[in-house]
Parts: sequence; structure tokens; C-alpha cells
Amino acid sequence: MDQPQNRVFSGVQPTGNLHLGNYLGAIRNFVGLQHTHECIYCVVDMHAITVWQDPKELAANTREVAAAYIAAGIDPSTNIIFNQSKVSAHAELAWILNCVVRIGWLNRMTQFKDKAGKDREKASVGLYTYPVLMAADILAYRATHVPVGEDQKQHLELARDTAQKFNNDFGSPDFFPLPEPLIMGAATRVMSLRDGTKKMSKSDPSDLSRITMRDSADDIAKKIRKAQTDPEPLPESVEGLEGRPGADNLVGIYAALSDKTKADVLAEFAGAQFSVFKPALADLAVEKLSPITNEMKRLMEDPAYIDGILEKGAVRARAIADPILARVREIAGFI
Ligand code: AQP
Repeated sequence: MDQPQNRVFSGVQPTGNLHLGNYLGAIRNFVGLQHTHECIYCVVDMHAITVWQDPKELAANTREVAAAYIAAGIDPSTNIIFNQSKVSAHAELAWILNCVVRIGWLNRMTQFKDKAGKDREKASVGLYTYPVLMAADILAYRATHVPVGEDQKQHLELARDTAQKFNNDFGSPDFFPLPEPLIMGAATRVMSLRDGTKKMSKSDPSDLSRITMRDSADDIAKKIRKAQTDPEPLPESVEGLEGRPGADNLVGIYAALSDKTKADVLAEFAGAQFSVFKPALADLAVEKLSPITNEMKRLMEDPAYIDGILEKGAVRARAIADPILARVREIAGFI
């Protein structure tokens, strides 16, 4: 079985409130990779249900993530765009890998601890084994590279360990490649606008904590204006941002949106008050995001078009995953 050298797999959960962190930390990077890699981009609806999702909203959110992929510039005719639940290989391989992964590995996953919170007993079993499904997503295509935000690095390491253990346990060296993370760009971790020490996230109860892909220009300006900062002007160097998480975050967002480094941004704005910097950031964010959000809106008005893309993508995804799963079944001794 041929092993491609540059196959990318990644996904975003359709859990609503798609935000600037998802765009800068993930989707924007997906766009660039389509010119150099064979890309498979998934809307991971089976991951989403690890916490309760209203079925009607799940369907709408699934189309929204697909629309964001397309509106951001991913070409669905050359890349595969589909939703996870359409391809049963993900669930099937996840079961086999559940029997490879050790409980001790999952106990170390910080995202489970964060998401389950204090009432761990009440979290779903799916939330606990989420990283195993993520390993299956990647390995079902024998993908070699996975663009993810920094927050997903630990899960990707688990996917590598899983591939390695499967290969060793079953005496099939090199069957699964060890997927490499692709962590790119200035804003690999966008932080909450209300608390610069927490990552921007879909599930934060405060809508002011994130800029979403549905926000109007006015919403964006308002959220940036209200973003948590401090009374000092912007420093001259990146070191001066230490201990100033709110300021650091806004400078990082400006840098990412303008394809500059934080040092470049500070060279331009050193000594400026936030009353000057925030409007400049709001203008930049609106300039960069509104073509995408407007196109998303247009696409969302034609759900049949999006569903057609997801269906065609699923057919292409199955054509890659099915032979790999057939080989996995043989390796495992299933007759
Ligand atoms: N704040 C962030 N900064 C940079 N990248 C981020 N990503 C998420 N948040 C940030 C990246 O977006 C991709 C898709 O994420 P996901 O939706 O599959 O899962 P998540 O990381 O759990 O996303 P959220 O938004 O933080 O949701 P909740 O609130 O449910 O936890 C991933 O590549 C991720 O790195």
C-alpha cells in the first residue's frame, strides 16, 4: 500500500460560535496548505457530540464550518471537504485504537480535565476518549501532517504514540506514519478578549470574549473596544509585553491579521495608547474578516449546495479510508 508523503488531515468541530482563534489558528492555515499538500478537511460532528448538541443546531453549525472553509478559500474541487459522521471508518478505527491506547495516556490529557471540570463523573465517555477518535481521524487516511493550534499539540502527540504502538503491537512497522504537527503563524493561540490568560473558545459563556465569524463590523469594533487591556501605552519591544496578557493578545492578533511579527507591529505602534491601537485593530479585523463572513452568509443561504459538497467529499474520503481500514482489519485478525 502506497504511503503518500504529504497528506494533510485536519478538522474543526461544529459546536457553534466559530471564532477568530479557529480562523487564525486553523482554517487560515488550511488554505495555504492546499497548494503544497493533498488536503482532507473534515467537519468533526462526531467530536462535537462529546458534549450535548441540539440536533438542529448541529446540522446548521456543520454547514457553517463547511461554509467557513470554502469562504476562507479552500477549493472543494481539489481538496476533500466532508463531515466526519458520513465516513464510518472514523468510528470503526476509533474502536480498534481504543484497544491500543492506554488509560494512563488519556488520564494525562489536559483538555479533558479542563472541559470535564470538577464534575468529571458526569462527563460523557466520548469526551474522555475524544483523543482516540482524533487519532483515528488522522490515521484512517494515513495522513502525514496535521495543522492544528497549539492547544491540540498534546492530542497529536497521543496520535503519534497510538500509531507507534499499533505498528509495534501488530508487528507492522511503518503501517501508520507518525503524523507531524504543523503549527503555523504568529497567532497559534488567540486568547479571550475578556481574559488574556484563557484561550478564545466557543464555549466561553461571554460573547464579548470572542470575535465570531458571524459578527458584523459593529460587533467586531465593540468587542475590540471592550477588550481587556491595561492603562500603559504599547511597549517598544516584545519583552515589554511580558506580564501584560491582554496587550500581548491584541498585538498578536494584529500581527496575525497583517502577516507581520509582533516586533513589526510594536515598531509601528510603540508608545501608542489603546485608544489609538484598538480602532486600528478593529479596522484591520473588519477589512480581513468581512469578505469571508459575507461569503459565508451567502453560502449559508444555499444549504443544498453545501450538502452537495459534503456528500462529494465523503465519497472521496471513503475511497481513501476504506482500503486502509480493510488492511487494518486484516492486521488485527478480523475475518
Ligand atoms: N484560541 C485559539 N487560538 C488558536 N487556535 C485555536 N483553535 C481553537 N481555539 C483556538 C484551533 O481551532 C481548531 C478547531 O478547534 P475545534 O473547534 O475542533 O476545537 P477546540 O480547540 O476545542 O475549539 P474551541 O473553540 O476552543 O472550542 P471549545 O470552547 O469547545 O473548547 C483546532 O486546530 C484548534 O487548535
